[in-house]
Amino acid sequence: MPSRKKVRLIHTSDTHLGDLAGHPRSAKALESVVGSVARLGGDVLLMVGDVFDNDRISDDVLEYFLAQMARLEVPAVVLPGNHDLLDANSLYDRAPFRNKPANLHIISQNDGEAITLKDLTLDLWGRAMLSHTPQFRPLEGMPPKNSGRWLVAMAHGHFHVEGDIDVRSSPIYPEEVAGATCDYLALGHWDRHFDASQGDVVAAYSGSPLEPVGRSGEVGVTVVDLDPVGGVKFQRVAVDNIA
Ligand SMILES: [Mn+2]
Repeated sequence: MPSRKKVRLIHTSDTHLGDLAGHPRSAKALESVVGSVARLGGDVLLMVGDVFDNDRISDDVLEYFLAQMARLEVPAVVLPGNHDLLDANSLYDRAPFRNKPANLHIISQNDGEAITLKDLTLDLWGRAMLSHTPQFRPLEGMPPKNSGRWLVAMAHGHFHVEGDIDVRSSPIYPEEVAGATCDYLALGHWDRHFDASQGDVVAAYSGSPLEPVGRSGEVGVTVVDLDPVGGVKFQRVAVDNIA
């Protein structure tokens, strides 16, 4: 059986590119994140939804994003979220994405899709969001792990902490996390970094690069180490802010 390699993920989400009023520093924050990947020794960049703020943004914003992805020397994987849905009007179907750089992968199956990065012994699975409703379950249909490869799941939705009985769209429940087949669950939708680990399953919201807007000027990412010997660990790390 082939053995799994040591892999370092750089996990981010919720950049909301194109929202000049609400997230005026999001573009510079993304540039800071992209610039940090090599310095942090990242093997892959994960962007877990709401990369873009809405589907009315101009092509310039898409071109800007694609130019940033082209700077990376490693693969980048995007999971569409509720602000950048994978629906009939999806911005991911617009012209600029037809010439996307080869290192950029977009999860584009609403029922779930796995992207295999063979060199990294890594499978990345997620469900591209079609509509943000209580019926959409981001973890539904997660496949079993493949032997000799890590399984990292990406999910954009609301984690119900113990006692949270509100009806929310795209819910993720603690017992689903505890029963998940993945080695790491990369979450998006919350601006703040949060440890959602349950039982033996390691799970975290990366938080947006700037965390909740206005809280601090610091840009950060969540660095995740998949280590066949040391196990799975993550930490939020501040990166150089170029803004
Ligand atoms: Mn969201």
